[in-house]
Amino acid sequence: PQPVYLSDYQPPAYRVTHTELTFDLDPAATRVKARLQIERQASANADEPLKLDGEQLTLDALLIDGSPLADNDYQLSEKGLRIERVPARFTLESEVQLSPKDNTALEGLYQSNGMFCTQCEAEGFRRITFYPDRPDVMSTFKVTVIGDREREPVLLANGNPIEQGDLENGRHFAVWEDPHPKPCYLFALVAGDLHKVEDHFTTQSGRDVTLQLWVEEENLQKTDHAMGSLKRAMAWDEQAYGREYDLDLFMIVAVNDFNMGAMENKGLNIFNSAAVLAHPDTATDGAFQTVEGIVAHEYFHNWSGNRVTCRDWFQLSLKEGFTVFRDQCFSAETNSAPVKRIQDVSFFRTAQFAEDAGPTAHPVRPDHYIEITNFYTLTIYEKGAEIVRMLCNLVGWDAFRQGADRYFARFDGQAVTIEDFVDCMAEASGLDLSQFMRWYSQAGTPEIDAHGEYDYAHGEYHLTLRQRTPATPGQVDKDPLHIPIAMGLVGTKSGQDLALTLEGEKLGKETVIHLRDDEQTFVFTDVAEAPVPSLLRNFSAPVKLHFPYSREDLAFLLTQDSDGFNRWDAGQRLAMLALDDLIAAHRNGVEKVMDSRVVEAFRTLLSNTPSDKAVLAEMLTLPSEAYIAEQQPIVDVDAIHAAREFVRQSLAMALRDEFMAAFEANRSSEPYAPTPEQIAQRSLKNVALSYLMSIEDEQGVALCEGQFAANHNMTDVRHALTLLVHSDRDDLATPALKTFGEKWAHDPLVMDQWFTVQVSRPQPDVLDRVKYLMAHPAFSLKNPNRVRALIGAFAQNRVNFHRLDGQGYALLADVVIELNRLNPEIAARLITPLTRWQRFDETRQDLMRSELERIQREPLSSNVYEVVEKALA
Ligand code: BAL
Ligand code: ZN
Repeated sequence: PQPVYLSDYQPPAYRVTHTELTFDLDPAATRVKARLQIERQASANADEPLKLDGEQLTLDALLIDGSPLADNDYQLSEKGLRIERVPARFTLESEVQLSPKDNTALEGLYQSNGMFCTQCEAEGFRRITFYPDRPDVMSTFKVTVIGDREREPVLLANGNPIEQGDLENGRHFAVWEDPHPKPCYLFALVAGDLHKVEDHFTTQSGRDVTLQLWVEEENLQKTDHAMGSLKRAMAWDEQAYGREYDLDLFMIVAVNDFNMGAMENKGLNIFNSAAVLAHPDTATDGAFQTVEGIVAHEYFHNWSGNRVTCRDWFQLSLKEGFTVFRDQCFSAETNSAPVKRIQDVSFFRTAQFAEDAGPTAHPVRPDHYIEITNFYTLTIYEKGAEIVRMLCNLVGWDAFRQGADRYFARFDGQAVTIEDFVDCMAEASGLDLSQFMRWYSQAGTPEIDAHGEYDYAHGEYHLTLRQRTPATPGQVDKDPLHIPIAMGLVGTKSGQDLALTLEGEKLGKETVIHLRDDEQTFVFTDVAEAPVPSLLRNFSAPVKLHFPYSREDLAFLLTQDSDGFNRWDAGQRLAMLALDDLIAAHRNGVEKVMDSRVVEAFRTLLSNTPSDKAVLAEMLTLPSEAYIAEQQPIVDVDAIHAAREFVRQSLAMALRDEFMAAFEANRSSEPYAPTPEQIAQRSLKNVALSYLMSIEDEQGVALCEGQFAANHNMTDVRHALTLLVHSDRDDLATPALKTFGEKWAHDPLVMDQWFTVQVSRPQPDVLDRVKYLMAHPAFSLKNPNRVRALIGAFAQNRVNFHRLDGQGYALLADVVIELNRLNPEIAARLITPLTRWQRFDETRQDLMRSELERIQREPLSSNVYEVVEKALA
C-alpha cells in the first residue's frame, strides 16, 4: 500500500452540485442508482479526467447525460473509475450492486442484527457508489430508500422526509432530502424494524425541532438519558457558542455492530448502542456519563464538522480536537468540573503519552498516512482538544468565542484547514500564534525540566524551565514550542497563594507564564515567604513536567494548593515516589516498607469533610498500573503490580476504620439517578469498599456481598462483582458470576461487562478464561463491542497479557489475524499493546516482536499492514 501525503493535496477538478441516490435494499444484492450533477471547477483544465472512488462494487450501468458509456470509455480498477474526457457540466448516472450481509468490515452499507445501516467516515462511501469520496466535495442530497415493508418498516436517511409510499411485492419507499451541502462521509441510511421515542426542542430563535431516538423495541426503556443529554447539549451549544440546530428533525439510531462510538451524519446520527443506551439496572455511572458526552459530541459536530468541515483527512483534528474540547467543557459544566478534568487528564497522560512515545506517534496534523482509519487516535482527538484548550486559555474565552463566531461565519458550507481555524483565533485576539502552530506539526510529548530557588535576601523566586521534545519516528529534531504554564506560588508559612510580581508587573495570585525558548528563567520579586511552586495548574499544557518536589512539598500541596487539579496531582506524585521505592524493593528482593507520609496524607484526606466527594474519590485512587508503567524506563509488570497491591493493602490496613466510616457514610437507598451528587457519593463509597476488599476484611467482604445481592443499580452491582471476582474468594465470585450471567444473558451490553470483569482479574487463570469465553454463545468476533469487552480488556490486564510464556501475546495475535480478514479497522486497533514492545524486558520484547512478525507474514489489510510496519521499523 502507498502512503498519501499532505503535500500532494490538490483541490478537486470536479465538484458534485447535487446527488440523487436510490437504494433498493436486499441483504445479498442491494442495488444503488446514483445520479450526480457534476461541474468542472473553473481552475481545472478542460482535459482533466474525472476520477471517482469506488471499491467492492459491481458496476452494472454508467451513463453521461443519458448516454451509456462503452467499456472503453472508462477505466475501472480496484480503487475506482476514471473517465478520460467529460463535458464541463454533465449528469453522471451509475448503477451498482453490493452485498450488505457480507460486509463484516462495517464500513459502507452493512447489516447489524438484520438492520441496514451505514458508516461512511472516513472512506466508506466509496463502498456504496462511485463518487469523489473526499471531504472537500460537498453536495446536496436526495435519497430514495426502498425496502421490505415487513422487515424494514422504518426507512431513514439524512435531512427531511419528503415522500413515502407503498410499492408492489410487499415493498415500500421513503424519500429524504438534505438541503445542506455535505461531504459524502456524512451520508447515512438506516432501514429496519425500529421503534422511536420522540421529543421536542425549541431553539433560541423559537423553531421547533423534533427529536427522535430509534432503537430496537426491547431497548425503548433505555433511551431517557440520551434524550435528556441531547436536549441539554442543544441548549448548551446555543448558550456557549450561539449555535442553533438547522433542520426540523434530528434523529439518533442505536445499532449493535459499530466500529466507532458514534457518527455525526447530518441529521441522522448513528450510535454504537453502548454509547447511547443507558438504564440504571444495566449501565454504570461511567456509562451514563459516556452517553451524555458522546451524544453531546456528535450533536456539536453539526457545526464543528458538518457545517464547517475538513478540507482533507490530514485536517481531521480540526473537527475532532475542537469538538472534543467542546464536549469536555459541556460535561464539566453538567458534572463535577474538577473530576472531569482529573479523569480526562489521567486517561490522557496514560494513553496518549504512550501513543506519543511509541512507534505509531504522529503529529496532531499528520503529514502522511496509509490508512486514514488508523488515525482516529488519541493524538488527533485528545491532544487536538488540549491544543484547542491551550488556544482558549491563551486568548481568553471572549476572544476565543469571537474567533469561533468568525470561523463559523466565514467558512460556513466550506471544507477548510487547521490554519483557517487558528487564523480566526489570531485575528480575534491580536496574538501572534505562528510559533503555537508547531503543536500541530510536531509529534511527541514535550518534557519540561523545572527547578526553582528562593532568594531569602532579596525576596525573589527564580523559576527556570527547560523544554525538550523527544525524537519521534520521522522527526528527529524539534523546535521549541509555545507552552502556556498556569502557576502560582504557595507560601510555606501562610499556606496561601502569594501575590505574583514578574518583571515589575503585578499579576495577582495566579498567572500563565509563556515558555517559548529552550530555556527561560522567570524571576518573581516581592515574594514574602519561601514558596512551593504549583505548576501547570489544571494541566494547562499537554506536557510532562518534572520538578524536584520533596515528599514534604507534595504533602503540603496536597492540602494547600488552591488548584483542585494540582492537589490531586500532588497526591499522585507523592504516591508515585512511594511506588518507585517499592518497585525497586520488589525487584531487588528487599522487604517492602510503606511510606508513612502517604498513609498520613490519606488519613488527612479521609478525616476532613470533603468539599467534593468525587474529587476525594479520585484523590484516594492510586495511579493505575498502566500509568505507573509509563513512568518506568523498563516496564516491570510484576513489580508494578506487586508494589501497587502492597500500597493498597498497607493503606487499607492502616486506615481500615476510616474506609469503613467512608463506606457507611455514603450508603444510600435513594432511587438511582445519574446526578453529580449521587455519582460522587457512590464513587467515594466504592473506593472505600475497594480498599476494604483488598485485605479481604471480613466485614468488608460481607458488605460487598450485600451490595451485590441488594441489586440496587448497575454501578454498585458491577463494582461489587468486580471486587469479588478480583479477590481470592472464588467461593463467592463463582456463584455471583453465575447469577449475573444468567440474569443478563439476553442483554449484550451487560454481558460485555460480564466478560470484562472476568478477564481483567489478576489471577493466573485468566488466559484459560478468555479462551473459554471466546466460545461462549454471547461472544462473537464479528461484533466490535464484544471484541473490545473480551479481547481488548484482556490485553489491558497487564500481569496476564504479559505472561512470560508469551501465550497472552499469541492469543492476541491469533485474534488480530482472524479479524484482519473480518474487520481490518478493529484488527489494527487491537494490535496497539503489542506495538509497545520496546518498553519491556528483552524476553518480552522478543516474544512480542515474534508475534508481530507472525502477523506480518499474513496477507494483510492496509490497516494492519501500516501498524505492523511501524511497530517493527
Ligand atoms: N467522526 C467520527 C466519530 C466522532 O468523532 O464523532
Ligand atoms: Zn468526533
